[in-house]
Amino acid sequence: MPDMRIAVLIPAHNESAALPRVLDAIPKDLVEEVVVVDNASTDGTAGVARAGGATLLEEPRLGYGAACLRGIDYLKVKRPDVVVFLDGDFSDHPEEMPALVEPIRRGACDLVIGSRVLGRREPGALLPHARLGNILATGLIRLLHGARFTDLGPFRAIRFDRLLELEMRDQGFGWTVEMQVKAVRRGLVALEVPVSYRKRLGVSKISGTLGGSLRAGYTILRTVLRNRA
Ligand SMILES: Nc1nc2c(ncn2[C@@H]2O[C@H](COP(=O)(O)OP(=O)(O)O)[C@@H](O)[C@H]2O)c(=O)[nH]1
Ligand SMILES: [Mg+2]
Repeated sequence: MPDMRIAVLIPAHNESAALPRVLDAIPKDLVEEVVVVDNASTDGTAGVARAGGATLLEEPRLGYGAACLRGIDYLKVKRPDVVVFLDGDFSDHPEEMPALVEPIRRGACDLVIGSRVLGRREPGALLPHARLGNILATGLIRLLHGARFTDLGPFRAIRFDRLLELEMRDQGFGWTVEMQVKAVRRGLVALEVPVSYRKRLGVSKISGTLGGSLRAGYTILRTVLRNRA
């Protein structure tokens, strides 16, 4: 796919501090449209998204997956070739996007996971319990589904037609792992490329809190088990 049309999808909940930096760092020549799905933010995230040139969608249902599903619905009209998912907290390095989409461009795969485990991590960016959770989850995926991943990271690229085939459902933080497990079950070819990771700007909603981590851990486990066979 030499001339692929790429859309970027950013779920955001109160990310007005980080979002301008994220939008700035996206390689403009690579991307046709940047879509920010604002989830009931109260800090002006919507205005920041618009000012940064992104298409702004509003999703009143809270949840990472709910926001992603809303964005996918919107993109069904636009029909991009590839969707890149990216967090709004400036933890990822959007300028690494060319390397992320390259395996899809050369026709080597349908899904590319940006692995923070294989990449360069700022100390303290990936918290120890998140790292442990990833080891357990990817170990379980290998055991139950026979696929080797090192990470469930948010920075990822997937062919849009394949993404629609996955019939994604999770409205919360099971979203990323649901994509990986379903991709394996349905015969998509998935690869990982190393991506860098730094400490977020602003306040963590998931791994930075005990409640968020426990809920995410439970959802991830349930998703890995539920999508067996
Ligand atoms: N749309 C949406 N995004 C969310 C929600 N909670 C967190 N996010 C976004 O999901 C991404 C990851 O959340 P974050 O707090 O960074 O989690 P952490 O990386 O585990 O600390 C960020 O871009 C958040 O803005 C939510 O309820 N809805
Ligand atoms: Mg984060």
